[in-house]
Amino acid sequence: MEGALIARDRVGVQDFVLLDSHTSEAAFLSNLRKRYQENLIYTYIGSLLVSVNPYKELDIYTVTQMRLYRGVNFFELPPHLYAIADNAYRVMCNEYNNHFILISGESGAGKTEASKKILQYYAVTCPTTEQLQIVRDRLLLSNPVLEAFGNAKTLRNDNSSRFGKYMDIQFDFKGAPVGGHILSYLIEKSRVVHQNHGERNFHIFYQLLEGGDKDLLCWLGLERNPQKYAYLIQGRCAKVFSINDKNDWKIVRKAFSIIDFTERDIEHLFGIVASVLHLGNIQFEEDSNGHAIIRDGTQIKWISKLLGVHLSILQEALTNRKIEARSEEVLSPLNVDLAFYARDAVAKAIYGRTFTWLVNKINGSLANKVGFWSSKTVIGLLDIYGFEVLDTNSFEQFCINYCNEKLQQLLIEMTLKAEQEEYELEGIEWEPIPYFNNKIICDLVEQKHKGIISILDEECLRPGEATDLSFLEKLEEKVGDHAHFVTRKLADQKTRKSIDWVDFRLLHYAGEVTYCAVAFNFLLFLLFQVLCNSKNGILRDCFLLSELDNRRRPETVATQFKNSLTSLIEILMSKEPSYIRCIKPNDNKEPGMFDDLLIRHQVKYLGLMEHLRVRRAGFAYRRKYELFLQRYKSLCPATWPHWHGPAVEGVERLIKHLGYKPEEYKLGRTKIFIRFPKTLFATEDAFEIRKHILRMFPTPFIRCIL
Ligand code: AD9
Ligand code: MG
Repeated sequence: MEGALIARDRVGVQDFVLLDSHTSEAAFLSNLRKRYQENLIYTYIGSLLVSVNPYKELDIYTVTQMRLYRGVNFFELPPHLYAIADNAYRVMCNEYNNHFILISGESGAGKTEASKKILQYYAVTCPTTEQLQIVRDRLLLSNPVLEAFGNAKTLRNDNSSRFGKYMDIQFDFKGAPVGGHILSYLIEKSRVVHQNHGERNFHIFYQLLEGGDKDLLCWLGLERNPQKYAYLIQGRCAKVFSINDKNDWKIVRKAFSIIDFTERDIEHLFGIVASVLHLGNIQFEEDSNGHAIIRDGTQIKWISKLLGVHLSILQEALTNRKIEARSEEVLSPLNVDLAFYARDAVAKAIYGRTFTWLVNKINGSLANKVGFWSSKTVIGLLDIYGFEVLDTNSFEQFCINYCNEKLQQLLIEMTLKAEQEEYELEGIEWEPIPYFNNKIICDLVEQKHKGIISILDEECLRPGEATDLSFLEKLEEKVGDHAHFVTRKLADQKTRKSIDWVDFRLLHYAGEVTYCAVAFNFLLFLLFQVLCNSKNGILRDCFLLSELDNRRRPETVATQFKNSLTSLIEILMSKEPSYIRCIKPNDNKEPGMFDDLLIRHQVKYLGLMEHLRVRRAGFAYRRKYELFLQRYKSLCPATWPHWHGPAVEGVERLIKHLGYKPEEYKLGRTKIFIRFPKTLFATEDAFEIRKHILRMFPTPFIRCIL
């Protein structure tokens, strides 16, 4: 039925390539709007899927729907995530190659939902055995655990991913999922200690308080009321209408047992979660010497118990730092500001490293236990935090947006490259389409010695001398002339009384962002030592004394992130891509509301128009000669019922008979390329009409004259 359903589409077109001759933005938006209003949230641009968040439950994700898409050719059914998932799966099975599905779009556009639905699709439709059932369950249940610890309510999304995630699903020879592996990227640790108005801390804190049983809370020294915890109330929205923390807690607890967490792991894990809450409630006051002292010993006692650290040592570490004086190490008391800073730094560090521990633990449980040899191929799902512009953009937004730049670049290169390569391979002439290459912005951020990250590294690694202002001056000096970089006049900075924040602006592919507070948190040496000696098994795994022995220049967080992105891009480049571009229809999370301005902006920066132009300037459809002939041979007496020569000659006879004009097609080495969709549809219609008549007059006589 290839093409038939597309031709019958009554609400706009299912593939933007089929839009009437002009490829204007207005026509594009009009098609998207028309379909969205009919709950048709998916539309193709060739093989790329555009998805608009419906903000309501649609009945298109049932098991029946999944089965419908199973094993069916890409364009035979209306556009769907399942078609993308199934296509990647089938090609992987047939050609034994690795794939990835890149899901991109801004915060709240629907990336995480899409990635979960694809995982469910594989869980339901792939062959499985009793032995593999557990792998399937673990793959599915890794999500609620990671979301509990890594997602939070933001102004843009009630379930916003605050970490990047790349998940490989491993398949065996028979196409059954046999294991998985997750790579996580930079969790937004600052959220642990600070949330903007209208935002929450990570879900797990609220889930624990709301859902944890009385005995557990009592053991952790916690009260059920989130209002009691300083780290949970800064956003002033501990309760969120769309979130059922109690229920989510149950799911997470169940997931722990399936993923193979021991009771001891769980005890240690919640010991850490509770300690973070206790840390947040520690208050400092000044003694007569201006040194910080802890106001009330209650919280610190709980922390000492839960983390298995010595009370007086912890107390000392929170209020002092170690300095070297005349080659001797001495304790120097902290003032109140620094003590608060140290407290927050511990909370962030233990939460961040616990998250990494959690991912490793899940990976251990997802590891293919069926046998190394049985795992053949993988499909990777990439769900990274979306591009975001907040009122105050910190170092973390800088990393998130840099990551989105990298993925945009990958997409541009891979789509254009793939298209170009195919034409080249098939010997077809092709004029490249101009497009905005955001490599210039990626370079600005990451170039060795000259890029922002290098400058940041230089400044961070000379502590004492470097200030936010000196960093800004360096930026001015080295990248001040760059077309995508703007700073506030240094003079403005100098007039400020206290220069804690540095402002600079980057012109990203998706919009302008002003960054402040490019601050780094170095955990104080003493506190690090305390954590290394903790009796809590997780902390002991996460904080290694050997790190303190490291005399090498430590890698900064920015460089670590840059390196992890470079390896991610390498992983992706080695695989066959599929793309899903998610669009956020409005800023109110409202169903049915299509905000033209907001959507036009996304269409623009996602490069969808360029993508469409490339698809149209090239050839809308291409088919292997054999497949084309097989499908349409009945439309030409010379090829019906059998064609005995080479397929390419059969196709030539067929299209001559159908009256194809020379400008409508090109013959490549192995495929026919059809420029205009209407050409294919005319052929498809003829095919359908013939089939219909045959059904109405099934006699041999009629067959004969047809
Ligand atoms: V972020 O970059 O992690 O902040 P995402 O991941 O792009 O963002 P997410 O998938 O979390 O967004 O979607 C946001 C919300 O939109 C979800 O919580 C759902 O309430 C809603 N959503 C998204 N996709 C669908 C869908 N296909 N059907 C129904 C959806 N609701
Ligand atoms: Mg997400």
